[in-house]
Amino acid sequence: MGRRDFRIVLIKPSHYDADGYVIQWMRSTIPSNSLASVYGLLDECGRDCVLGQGVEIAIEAFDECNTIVDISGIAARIKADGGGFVGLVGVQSNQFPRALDLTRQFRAAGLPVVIGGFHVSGCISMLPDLPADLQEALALGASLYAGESEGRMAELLRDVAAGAAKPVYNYLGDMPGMAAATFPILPREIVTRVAGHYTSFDAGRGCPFQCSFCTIINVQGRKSRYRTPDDVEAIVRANAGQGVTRFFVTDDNFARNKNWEPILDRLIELRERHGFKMRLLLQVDTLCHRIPGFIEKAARAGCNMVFIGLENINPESLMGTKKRQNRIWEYREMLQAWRRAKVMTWAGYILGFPTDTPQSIARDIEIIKKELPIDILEFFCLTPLPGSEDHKKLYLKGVPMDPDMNKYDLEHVLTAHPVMSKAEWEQIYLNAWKIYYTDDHVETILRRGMASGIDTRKIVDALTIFSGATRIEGVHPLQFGFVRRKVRRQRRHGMPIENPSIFYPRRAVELSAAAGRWFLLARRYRAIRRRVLASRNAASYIDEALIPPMADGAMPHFVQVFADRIPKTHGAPAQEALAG
Ligand code: B12
Ligand code: SF4
Repeated sequence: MGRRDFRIVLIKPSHYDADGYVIQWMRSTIPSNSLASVYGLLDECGRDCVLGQGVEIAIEAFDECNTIVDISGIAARIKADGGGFVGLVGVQSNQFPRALDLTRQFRAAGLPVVIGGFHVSGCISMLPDLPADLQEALALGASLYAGESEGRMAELLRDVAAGAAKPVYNYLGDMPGMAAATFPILPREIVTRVAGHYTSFDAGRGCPFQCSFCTIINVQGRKSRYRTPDDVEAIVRANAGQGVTRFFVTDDNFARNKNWEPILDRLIELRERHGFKMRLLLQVDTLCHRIPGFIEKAARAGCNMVFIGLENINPESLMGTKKRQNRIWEYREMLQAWRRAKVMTWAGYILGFPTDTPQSIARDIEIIKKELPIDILEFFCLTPLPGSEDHKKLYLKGVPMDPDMNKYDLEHVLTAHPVMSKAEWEQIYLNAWKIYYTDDHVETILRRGMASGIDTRKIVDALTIFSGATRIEGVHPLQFGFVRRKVRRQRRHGMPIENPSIFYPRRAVELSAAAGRWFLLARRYRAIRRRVLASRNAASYIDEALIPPMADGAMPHFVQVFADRIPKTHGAPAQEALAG
């Protein structure tokens, strides 16, 4: 008997813009680790011949953020092989409506569909019943996959191949160990669709903290599960072997990965002894500078940019969301520690905490600009994400939340606020980008970068994207890519397909207007950089944000502003220090 193929097509769905078109680009900017994880697991199933010696497992993988999905072509290929399925991978809440639309079309073509990712896992982990959208997926005949699939993918494949896929696979109660887990990998031709050829891996999962807006702890748990240095080395070598050396390490909090040190030591060895030129983007918490050697080793291992969950500078807001580990009086010291290691800092900032007003938000952003040496700041609306404690509480109390999951992208206002109207909250979200990314502040950031020896070319590129994404493309920088694509026929279910004579001329105008605005922005920021580089004494630039913490223990001005809201917990500054 000859061999036959079992074709699995993995799609990481994107989501829709306000006009119902899929948000996608010629090149995306951030790789999908969910796609790499599931690809790696299926690739292993193929090598292990889990469907028998006579069946070749063929895998295709698409990230919809950078690739247009050819639905009828995929259906034809799976049918021609006589078996297979479509896997919708890493589907977040905001991507679930798109995932449902894809499911509808693939199911109409008679193909099995399996949907996994944080929306399915978060809802099943936290809610007493299945929300309407998950029920709709089941009604369409899709299978829902909750929990992690390491070590259990073969079972699913055998079920699908036998035509006996279960409606729900639920492994939430059984989180796999990571010590010998199969690792994420994507073929080079998929990685190169991401600008800068970044790929990703998770060196661990789980976070010990308890932030109430976080979904991660309720899906991946609070216990640190981590990969071995050998496996991390194998990931680096496998990617380097195909010319890929830039990594987004997707651990939500790499500083709390209990194996961080042996992992960094191995990466340092690869760089310093074996000449691997890798670059790392890490995500950490605001206390990481307290871990001896962490920042220094991260930098030596190739970390040149770090994402920090700053979230807010008002201690009352931080306490309200159980983000107790964020101690604002340590922020400046922590940011300066990264600067000393010449690592660019990128911080997330949430708008819409209960006591926030448009005025207080604007004031706080100005304080940050003046007193904290952050390079990139990005804004989010406080969002009850399915899977979080916040969402569960509102859901159980029946508090109104916007029912359209497509809007759960942290850019929309979805619930009522005690002080701000919906319009005020929406407006201050848009204004926040303008308040932070002024030309004057861009110049300050570049001056600070020069003084700290951070690569100003990298800073200026990041500043251009973060300053322009929302204002020019109308999307959050985390969803941004280069050259927006819209497919006339791939519009949100229920919205009309536009007439070509209206659609295409409008697209031409949109594209050229966006290109013009990007050109002007990039030119302006590059001119600022040239001015900074040419200025005398650039290397000795100093301002309040760069002044080291005061030796006498007195607190920075902004900490004194919030003195009455700092909880009197262990480690909090003494009242005399707060008094200045
Ligand atoms: C890396 C990352 C990104 C990357 C890449 C996306 C990706 N998924 O790879 C980028 C930067 C693009 C991104 C963006 C956003 N993200 Co994000 N992201 C993450 C992060 C940190 C890691 C994802 C990951 O790799 N996880 C590890 C993989 C292995 O887990 P997994 O996706 O659950 O997959 C496993 C199982 O679910 C299952 N599985 C998954 N799919 C499938 C499919 C099949 C067929 C099968 C059988 C099994 C299966 O098997 C996998 C292996 O075990 C997660 C947090 C986290 N810890 O997961 C947040 C997270 C997924 N992001 C989140 C959000 C909200 C966003 C944003 C909307 C906003 C923001 N602030 O981050 C944007 C917008 C994205 C968009 N385009 O719309 C939320 C989603 C919550 C929710 N309810 O949906 C999370 C959970 C973080 C959080 N804030 O709570 N993100
Ligand atoms: S520190 Fe980050 S990953 Fe950990 S609980 Fe808080 S939001 Fe979640």
